[in-house]
Amino acid sequence: MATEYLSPPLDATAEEPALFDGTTRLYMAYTCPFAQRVWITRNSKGLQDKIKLVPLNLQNRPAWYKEKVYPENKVPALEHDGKVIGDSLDLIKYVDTNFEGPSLLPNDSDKKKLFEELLSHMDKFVGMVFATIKGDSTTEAGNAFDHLEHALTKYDGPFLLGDEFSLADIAFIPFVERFQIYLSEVFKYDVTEGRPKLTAWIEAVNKIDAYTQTKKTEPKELVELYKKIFSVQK
Ligand SMILES: N[C@@H](CCC(=O)N[C@@H](CS)C(=O)NCC(=O)O)C(=O)O
Repeated sequence: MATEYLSPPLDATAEEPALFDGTTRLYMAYTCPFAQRVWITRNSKGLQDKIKLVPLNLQNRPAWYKEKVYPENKVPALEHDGKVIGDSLDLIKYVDTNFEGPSLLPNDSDKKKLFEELLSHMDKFVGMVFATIKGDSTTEAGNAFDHLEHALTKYDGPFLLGDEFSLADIAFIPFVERFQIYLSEVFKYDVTEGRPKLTAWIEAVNKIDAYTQTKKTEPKELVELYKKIFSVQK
């Protein structure tokens, strides 16, 4: 896959795009894990020419974004077919269903069921790791990653739903990417240790161009951001 030129994020001084002119636009931020899910989905389906990235500077957002595009004022949001829709987990399914390119969900009903179960566990997974980040013990994060390790035994990998990279991997990897960095940097905790399936999964996902092109997490910035969000003193 050719490396895509990434234009600088739009800030409050940026002019609005020609909204609803038929162009499909993904409003996003390069460092947002939610937006990254939709970005990976777009790349995996080869939709680089069909879905235009509109990166925003979230610290200094253009006013027209909230006023004219997405009143929730968050990213990601997709402008498509005269409407704007949001929420990353809805959007990855929407892009997979409504656009050309390889399907990112298997037809197998058991696999689809596991996919939905994994999605319904997402908030808990993230919440458990955040509990560790806010405190002193790695127990909660360890339990969260044990759950993922266990999920990976179901289809013998390397991916969550078997041998094909799918929306399930796309939903988790942006968060795993960040948590692996933070837990290693701040807690000296290696999430892969003693978790062979997770190790193999992370390795396999890191061979997927559609994903690696979206990897923009800088460890130092991430640590500062999480410390600020969670008011971590140490
Ligand atoms: N539930 C949303 C969450 C999106 C979200 O919180 N995005 C963050 C950036 S990573 C955002 O736009 N924050 C801006 C704000 O809350 O004002 C999703 O899954 O898309």
